[in-house]
Amino acid sequence: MIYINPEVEEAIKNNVPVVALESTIISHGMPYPKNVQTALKVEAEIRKLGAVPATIGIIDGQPIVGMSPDQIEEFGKRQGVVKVSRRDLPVIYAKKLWGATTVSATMILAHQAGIEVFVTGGIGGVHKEAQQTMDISCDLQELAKTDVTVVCAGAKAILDLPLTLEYLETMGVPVLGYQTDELPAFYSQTSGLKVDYQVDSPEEIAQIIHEKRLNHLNGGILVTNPIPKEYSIEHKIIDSAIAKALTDMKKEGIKGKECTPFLLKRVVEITGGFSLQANIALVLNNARLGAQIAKELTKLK
Ligand code: PSU
Ligand code: MN
Repeated sequence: MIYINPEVEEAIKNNVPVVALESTIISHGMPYPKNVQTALKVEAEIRKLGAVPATIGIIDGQPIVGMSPDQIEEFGKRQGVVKVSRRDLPVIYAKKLWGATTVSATMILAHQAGIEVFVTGGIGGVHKEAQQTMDISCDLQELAKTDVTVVCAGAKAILDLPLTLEYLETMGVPVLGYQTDELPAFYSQTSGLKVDYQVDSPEEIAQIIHEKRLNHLNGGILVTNPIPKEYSIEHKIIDSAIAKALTDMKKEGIKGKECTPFLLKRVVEITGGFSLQANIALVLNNARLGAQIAKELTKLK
């Protein structure tokens, strides 16, 4: 039922490195046309390193693994593309709708296609005040059960980062810091929180993935890669933008799956687009690391 683009299918078959990419970041995470430009640049970076990109999304109920540039363009500007997580998949298939896949849905489709490495910007997590709202992203559950390694720049401070780490520990998800012992906080290199393990090379990460599979330890691995220093935003600046965005969210009564897209958009507006530049830089940085990990992994097969 999944459509796998022939180039991607061929690569998987021949042990050529493949990197999965999500489409929610395109449809709901960044404004047009920066979203499309970034998605295409990310694919180009991955190719430059000798890996094949596979952007994942759903068109008329058909899951696509490896979108064409035209399809990416369409995801970037089309209105009404549904944000799709695990629970939404069967409904979107049956209703034959367009769906932008989040981290959870992208992991599922990547795994079904046989792709092991997935690059994104930030994952969903435990939201602030989750004690009352119970808003915990299903990305965390997916990381617990689906065998895909997710490369991200940590989690945004729109989330409760200490609780997100606790949840990942409970779910048995290894959290690795790339060349750092601190959890990066998306826009900033640091968060003041420690990761479980520091890893210093793509090869070391590939070894960990390999051991996890070899020993049938199901589930994902979270690789956290700090934003490049020159784009890192000071905590004082970004925290106040986030606080304001959270206040606006409450005021406007935003709930459920709309929370994350609303906050992302609001932070970009409040920082006058400054945070968007950081977001683009960190995704490209993650793409480079993801491609290298995928490459190292092929050597272990
Ligand atoms: N965080 C970001 N950018 C994003 C997302 C999260 O910095 O685009 C998207 C991802 O697709 C992620 C989803 O899987 O939001 C999480 O949504 P929720 O919090 O509703 O689970
Ligand atoms: Mn949620």
